[in-house]
Amino acid sequence: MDRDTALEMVKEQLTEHRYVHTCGVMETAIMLARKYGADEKKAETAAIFHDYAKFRDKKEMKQIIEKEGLPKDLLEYNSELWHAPVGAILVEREAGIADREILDAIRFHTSGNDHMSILDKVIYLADYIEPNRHFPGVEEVRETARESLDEAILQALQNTMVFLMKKKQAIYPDTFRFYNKLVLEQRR
Ligand code: DGI
Ligand code: FE
Ligand code: FE
Repeated sequence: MDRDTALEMVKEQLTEHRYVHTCGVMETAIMLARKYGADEKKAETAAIFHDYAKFRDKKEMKQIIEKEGLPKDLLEYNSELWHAPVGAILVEREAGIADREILDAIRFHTSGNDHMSILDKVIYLADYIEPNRHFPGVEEVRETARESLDEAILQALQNTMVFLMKKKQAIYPDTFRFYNKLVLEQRR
């Protein structure tokens, strides 16, 4: 699908703020894909659609998780996690995107997991550091992203997990798996 058609499609699903964020993720993902060796076109498409399901009704998302055989434990955790795997299902169904690598990058963009591809990591990090993000610590992660994809992601994961813990929120096990995988790989 060409860029303009894809952007038009997601624009209808998102608020103006979230659309601007999506454009930032797209630009950043293309840049990171070029730098770290992922397919730039796939990065563009995955970035455009990554938050496609962000504003879907919670009841609809819950039904999709149950019917489509997505991990049931998602329902016990923050509903903010749902739009990623549900997004992958809906992007395939409604936008006709069939590429497994693109759909996986959408599926894993919020939690991560312990078998992230370069494309998955590019979308994960682009979502965190795109220019419209302003949370504490993001500038440091942007700096690190110039040198190391994994190190930048580790910093982003640390920030996110500490943020969730300070709010006394549960952390989804796949987020720990992503973190542990990167830390253990670094020690080798
Ligand atoms: O959709 P975005 O806002 O662009 O970013 P995102 O897909 O990374 O979603 C961020 C939200 O998801 C934020 O409210 C924190 C939450 N979140 C991310 N990882 C976890 C999480 N919530 C829980 N409970 N556990 C996680 O591991
Ligand atoms: Fe998201
Ligand atoms: Fe996002």
